[in-house]
Amino acid sequence: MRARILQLLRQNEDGYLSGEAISEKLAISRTAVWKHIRALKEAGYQIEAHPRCGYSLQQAPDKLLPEEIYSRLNASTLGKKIHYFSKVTSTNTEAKKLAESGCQEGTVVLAEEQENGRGRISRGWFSPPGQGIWLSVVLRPALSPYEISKCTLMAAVAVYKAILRVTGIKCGIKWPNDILYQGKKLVGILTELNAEVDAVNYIVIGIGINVNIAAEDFPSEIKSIATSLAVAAGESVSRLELVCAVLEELEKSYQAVLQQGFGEVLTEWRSYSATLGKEVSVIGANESYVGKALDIAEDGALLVQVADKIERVVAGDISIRTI
Ligand code: BT5
Repeated sequence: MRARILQLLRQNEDGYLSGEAISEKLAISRTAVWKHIRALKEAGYQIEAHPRCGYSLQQAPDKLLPEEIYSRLNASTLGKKIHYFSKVTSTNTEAKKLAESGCQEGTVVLAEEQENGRGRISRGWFSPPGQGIWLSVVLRPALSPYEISKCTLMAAVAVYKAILRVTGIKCGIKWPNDILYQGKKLVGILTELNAEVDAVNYIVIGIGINVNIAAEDFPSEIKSIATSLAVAAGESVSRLELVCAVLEELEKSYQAVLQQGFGEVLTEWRSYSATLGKEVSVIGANESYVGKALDIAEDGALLVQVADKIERVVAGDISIRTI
């Protein structure tokens, strides 16, 4: 209902809209209108109330509020239900709880800030308030658990395209789960799986995008390896537009995967890759080596030429450095 009230106020941006007109258009009582307006003000909207003319929307807050997303989003499943938090431990943790309690596919968790944002294998993810997109999506794909590592590649392709659409910036995807700009990390993706031996119960795809973080605001341990879209673009970027683009692109890629498999995603991934063709060092728990990243296999593994052998690198406890 709040999304519809905002829509009406936006259609009237210069003028005022009376409480009576809103109540008639939405078939709710004047008291209900008043309560929704009060809630919107509490959420940070500047709404002027004039005793005779009614309400006028002056400014929306720079927040990723579900109402704002619902009114802009052009997707049919992803983001139909958004759980929004000002602050949360980790959006992936919240999304897993929702998935366990049976939430519908496409449910999204979004937070302005994460206190304990997570990377892979217990690494941390810096998630300051109001400057990034810290988002998780619950999916329930009818795929084999063995296919799920490719969902990270799918998400990377979707985020690459969303960034290009909204900012015009061409990034590079680093195998398996990073998006880089000029060699620095802009985006990290964390896919978590809950499955039986041969069937997926749910997956949570967590996406962290550094949107408007100033270069000097990154903590010292990642300052030299991290960047943001605002730094790359030289101006701030609309998080709202970007979050909608990410959900729309992810939905398109996901639907294509369900209908036709991962072929198209892998083709796109190859063309946006910042890894293929490069000398890489592969650092694993038991062995490390240097080679040339040749391609990704149909199962998503990275194929690395080491002398006259081709090694298959599967995601997991391995890090890849471009040399
Ligand atoms: C990742 O792990 O890159 C996955 C990050 C996923 C974050 C999202 S945010 C929404 C959702 N909720 C969560 O709790 N997580 C997901 P990994 O490849 O392991 O990289 C982690 C490493 O990246 C850290 O050890 C740092 O070196 C670096 N790092 C941490 N925060 C960063 C940031 N904001 N920007 C760039 N690099 C960062």
